[in-house]
Amino acid sequence: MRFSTIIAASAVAGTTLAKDITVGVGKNGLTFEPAEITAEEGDTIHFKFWPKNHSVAQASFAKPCEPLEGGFWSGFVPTSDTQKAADTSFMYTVTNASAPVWFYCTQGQHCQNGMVGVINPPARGNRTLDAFIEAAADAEQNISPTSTAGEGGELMGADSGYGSSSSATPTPTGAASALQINSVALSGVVGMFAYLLF
Ligand SMILES: *[C@@H]1O[C@H](CO)[C@@H](O)[C@H](O)[C@H]1NC(C)=O
Ligand SMILES: *[C@@H]1O[C@H](CO)[C@@H](O)[C@H](O)[C@H]1NC(C)=O
Ligand SMILES: *[C@@H]1O[C@H](CO)[C@@H](O)[C@H](O)[C@H]1NC(C)=O
Ligand SMILES: [Cu+2]
Repeated sequence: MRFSTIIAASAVAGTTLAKDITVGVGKNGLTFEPAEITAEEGDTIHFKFWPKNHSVAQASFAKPCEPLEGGFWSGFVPTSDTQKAADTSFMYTVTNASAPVWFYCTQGQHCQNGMVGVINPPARGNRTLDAFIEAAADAEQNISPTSTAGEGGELMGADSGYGSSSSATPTPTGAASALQINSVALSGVVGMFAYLLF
């Protein structure tokens, strides 16, 4: 029972430590920055869109500019403001850090022009980001998913506190943050208690 208490405390602490990694979409030309991301399970990859009209969709390594069935899809996020990212952003949560997640922008010829990226590429072998970029350059078409925008992730609006510097309205995201803070407090208390038991 003590042991399970510690495990529960660690699990809560682990959740709290998840990182939110920002990826600039089209911030400097036809790029994802960074294009190669290392993330752990539970980390969130937060795509923030810059002018003029980009998207992000999940692909397979074998087919760089085609949607992966069941993969994530942000939809197009047009914006004209060069001073800040669009109010709408897209967040993907890493569920398996051992599985590489390849992605691309479905706009025009952006994928063929190298607007692609990967989360957790294989540590060994030839499935590298460079190889993916090369394969993308040879793709005949750049295909957008037919699934609903936001599929496989979360589209966040201006009120969420993400993608905008000027929002303040409390939202479910705010509630989630409060919950996380409570979790920190809880894990501290539970952790201390478990420690005292030994
Ligand atoms: C953004 O690009 C998509 C796909 O090319 C297009 O359907 C949509 O109309 C564009 N939106 C704007 C505001 O340009
Ligand atoms: C995670 O991904 C790896 C590599 O694709 C796969 O072998 C493994 O089964 C996956 N684990 C889960 C829990 O889906
Ligand atoms: C990548 O490696 C596999 C074997 O692991 C091989 O079959 C394939 O031809 C290689 N591809 C390239 C482009 O080198
Ligand atoms: Cu693009």
